[in-house]
Amino acid sequence: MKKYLVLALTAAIALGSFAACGEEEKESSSASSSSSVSESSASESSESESSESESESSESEASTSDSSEATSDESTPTEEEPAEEPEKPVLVADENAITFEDGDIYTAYNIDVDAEGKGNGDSSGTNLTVAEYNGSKMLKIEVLEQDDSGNYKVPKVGFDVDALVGAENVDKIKSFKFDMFQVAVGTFTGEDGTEVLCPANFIGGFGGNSPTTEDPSRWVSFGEFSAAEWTWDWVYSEFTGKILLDSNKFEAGQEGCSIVLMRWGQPNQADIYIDNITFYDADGNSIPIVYTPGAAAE
Ligand SMILES: [Ca+2]
Repeated sequence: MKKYLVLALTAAIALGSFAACGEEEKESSSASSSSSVSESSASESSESESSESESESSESEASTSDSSEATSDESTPTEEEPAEEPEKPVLVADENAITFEDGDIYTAYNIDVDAEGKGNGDSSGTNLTVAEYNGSKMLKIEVLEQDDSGNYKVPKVGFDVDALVGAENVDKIKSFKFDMFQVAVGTFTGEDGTEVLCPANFIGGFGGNSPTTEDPSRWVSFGEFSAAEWTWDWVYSEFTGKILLDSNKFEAGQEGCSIVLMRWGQPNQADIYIDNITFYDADGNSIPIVYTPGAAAE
């Protein structure tokens, strides 16, 4: 699993470094980065299914919406300041969504970290807490580590899926959805020395493992998200990831099933807030959460 992950990340980080921050060419660089990420992800997730994986990535990516994208049309991209802060969206939670309102982190954990919680290689340890943002409690992911160049390393946050929905129900999962805010905390210093609060260059993805005996390293690609368009120090995305190939579905009774959120490295500090994680079956019905708050797996 790690081998595939590292390959995908290396490619994506290299591409992500070309993404512009608040400049005119950001749209084109974003588009090229996104499509390139999809291709690299598809080619590495499963060679024998590369054509289908590619369409999977494309479909997942297409379903990622970005609130600041709409507002950016209203302002001239070359303006120094956004005209007005856009309204943050009002989030609606499904009855079976993980809302984090009880303060529990719902099995969230750092992967690819050592015993002290420090990231291996390009991975960063994170501080995982429940915090209020935009009037709602959410899982707050604070990236703690920088590389030698000062760039913030890659957070990799997993969720224990069979603990959330019950091992006997993991095969019902066809898709999942969550709300995400990415919020700039530290400033990014541009090449001209200008310091800006920049939540952008946010390119990441959601994957998962399917620990079958047939192929325990199988990596399920749920798709990538990209938020290089921005007008303020925050950006909102609704992410929907789908398992398009039946062979990639979790199998009933399996334990150790996970979904993993990653965000590629970026130059400034920025927190990730996620909320309303909801799992859906093939008919689009939400799957109940059976996890007991307070029983966090660590
Ligand atoms: Ca909430």
